[in-house]
Amino acid sequence: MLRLKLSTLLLAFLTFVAPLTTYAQSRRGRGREAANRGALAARVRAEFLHAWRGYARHAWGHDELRPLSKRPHDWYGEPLYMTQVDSLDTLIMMGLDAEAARTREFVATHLSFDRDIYVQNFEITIRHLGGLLSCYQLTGDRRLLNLAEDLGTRLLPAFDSKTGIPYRFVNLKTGKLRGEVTNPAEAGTLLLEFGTLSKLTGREVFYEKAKRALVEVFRRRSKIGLVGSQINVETGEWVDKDSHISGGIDSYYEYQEKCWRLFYDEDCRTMALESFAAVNKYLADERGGALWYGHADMETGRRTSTTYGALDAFFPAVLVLSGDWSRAQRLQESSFRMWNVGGIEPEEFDYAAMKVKAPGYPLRPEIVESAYYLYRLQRDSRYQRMGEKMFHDFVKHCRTAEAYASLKSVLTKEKADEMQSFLFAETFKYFYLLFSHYAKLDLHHVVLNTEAHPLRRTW
Ligand code: DMJ
Repeated sequence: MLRLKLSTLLLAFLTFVAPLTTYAQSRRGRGREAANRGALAARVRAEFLHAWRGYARHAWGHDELRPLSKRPHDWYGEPLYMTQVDSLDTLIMMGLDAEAARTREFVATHLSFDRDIYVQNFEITIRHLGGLLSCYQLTGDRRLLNLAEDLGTRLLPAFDSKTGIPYRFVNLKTGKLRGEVTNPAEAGTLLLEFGTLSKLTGREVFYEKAKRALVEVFRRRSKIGLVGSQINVETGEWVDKDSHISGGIDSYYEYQEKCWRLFYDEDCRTMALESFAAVNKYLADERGGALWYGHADMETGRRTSTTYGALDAFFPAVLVLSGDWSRAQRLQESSFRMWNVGGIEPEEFDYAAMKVKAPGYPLRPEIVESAYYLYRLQRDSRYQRMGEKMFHDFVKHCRTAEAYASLKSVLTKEKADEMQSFLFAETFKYFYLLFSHYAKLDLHHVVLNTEAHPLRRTW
């Protein structure tokens, strides 16, 4: 009788009480995780503000702050307010209202593109054009759209080559051109911004020119579907046939996927599908159960090096956006292994030898960006924990008394006197997206450009 009662009690406990206890514990666990995430988001915001105040104190009205010497730096000898334009949407998203209002007013009343300087079409497009369009959409401030249209118009001569592939540099005042050898990333990372400008101004020329640039590079892919590192815009001939997903090619792939998502442009979808198939066939490299992407000859697919790096770490984000969850997860694990070798990621890494090749760390965002997309699209808190570890390392090694500094070496942790504007536009933003309520950003309507400026489909 007693035994029966005990077993009945045990059964009742297992059926009713234990699940409730587990439920209560997992609720408490989830509650703790949410509180931890909230604290992390607040910490990211505070660190952003620390770096921002350093910039504002020592370099306000200039392109960048040199964080160790505390001196301003302008890319083209005169300022185009790169850090201010690149940071504005992050200021807005973080709710730093006073700083955002001051910055917006400064940009709207001081920025002029009527300058006799040669600017790099790609950099000015992803930072300035992307930043202005994004902030126009966030604020409705028409002055920002006017600036974007003026800039877009001044950049248009860059596309006047025999092939339609843009020159690298254009003079903002005279429209004169320089740099006839370019690369797929610089030629193919313009359509999100120029396309959005078309949609918002009704001037189709922007979309047409930037799309043609992307298509003309794609048309010149090899028989096995790969592109090289350098191409001549006049002849359309490849100057360097090394193929990879790293700097110089990276965002060419990113924009094929994202332009499909923002504009529903079927040609971009087709290019993305074909490109990713070739990249996965010839550049992907299985080593000891891990997935990496290396370099190969664009004509033959022959492996030329086993180099991966901080810039390559954008690819899991694009893979997961394209629906390739498995490769995305595996490649992110490899990026994280690379990060942990030196306690922060190097610019270049030989994954065959598991050794650092180029030890610098210029405050890049790509690995955090991929962690964000994986978390956002898979809802797996592993990526938040990964982000938490990376954030602690990042603060520990890169924070200075008044800002943040790049590293000359992730092995020695010696700092470098450089703080590029993408620290504010991207690195802090992706950390914030990963931990804050923005983790729920509607990626069906919003596409982040390669500088992390959100562009919203309003058309
Ligand atoms: C940024 O300017 C952009 O993300 C670009 O596509 C690649 N490099 C930097 C950040 O590392």
